[in-house]
Amino acid sequence: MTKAVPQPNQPLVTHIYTADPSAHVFDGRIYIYPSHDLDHDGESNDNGDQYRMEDYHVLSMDNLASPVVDHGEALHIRDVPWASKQMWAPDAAYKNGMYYLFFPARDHDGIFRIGVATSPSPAGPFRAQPTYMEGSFSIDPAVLVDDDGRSYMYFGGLWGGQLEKWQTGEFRPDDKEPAPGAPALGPRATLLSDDMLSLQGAPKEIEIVDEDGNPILAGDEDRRYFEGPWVHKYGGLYYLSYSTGTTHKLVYAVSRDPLGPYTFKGTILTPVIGWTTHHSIVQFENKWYLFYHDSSLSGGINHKRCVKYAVLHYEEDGTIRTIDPYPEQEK
Ligand code: FUB
Repeated sequence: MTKAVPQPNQPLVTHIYTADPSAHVFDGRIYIYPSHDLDHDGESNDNGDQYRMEDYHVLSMDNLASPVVDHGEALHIRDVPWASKQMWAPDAAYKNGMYYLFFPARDHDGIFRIGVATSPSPAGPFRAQPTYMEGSFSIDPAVLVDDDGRSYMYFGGLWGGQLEKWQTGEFRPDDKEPAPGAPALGPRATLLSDDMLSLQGAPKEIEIVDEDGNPILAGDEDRRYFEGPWVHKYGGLYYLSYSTGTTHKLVYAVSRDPLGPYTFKGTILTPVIGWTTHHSIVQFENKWYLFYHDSSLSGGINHKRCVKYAVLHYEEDGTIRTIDPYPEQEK
């Protein structure tokens, strides 16, 4: 168990590499569900083979001024019968006395699927369901438990995350992203069953449009969806935030409906050290926080990342103030 007091814009832990932090407040404490990056010197490529993660650790803090606790291994791939490799960005949810860990991994055919594991404790250990969630595909699940009790799962990522290979509704390994002038692919979303263990119906593509209602195009790499969706509510609106991948930003769009369409608004976080950027947004004791990662702990190695947090500010009109991840450093 490692303990350190977290500082804004600094690694939450340094004894392991961590990424893709999904933060939640459970029982009045902050729990963070990150990926656990492996320390290896193998090959890197656009397919993401360097992200070889095999297990999850849960981190927690009483508050932002208290030490971070690493609760140890919460789930290992050896205990997930349907998964073969690459346990990527997870998320967690609570419902009816049970905690749920949603996670992507490649199945035994090399296709990314999403599975779920359960625990009576937010810190785990989690026990995986024997099969992946039927109808699931791609990566980066994010679950919103709405105020009316309905739960939605958002997911999807391009390139290594295989989202472009599902455009027809079935897996076609040679399918590519849409042409630059065509509408970009959106994340997928669907309701979860009451027991949180299965998808209710076929996932729907979430539309992201500009202020005039026109779809964001695939060639608009500063705004188009790439991976890492997160949905939270503020001022009666749903905020969908995500990574733009190739332009390395975290951006957001808003809607009155959890399933969209979402109208693009702006940038939450400018590029960090390292190729990927991935986040979550959570409210704790009347303040809002962005949890994110970069590769600063390893001196910029893409697959050796560290999770961090920053305070997030809303302007009077509900827009989010853009965060600079390196506020004290000279550019
Ligand atoms: O951590 C592996 C992958 O990198 C995640 O699933 C993506 O969101 C990106 O952060």
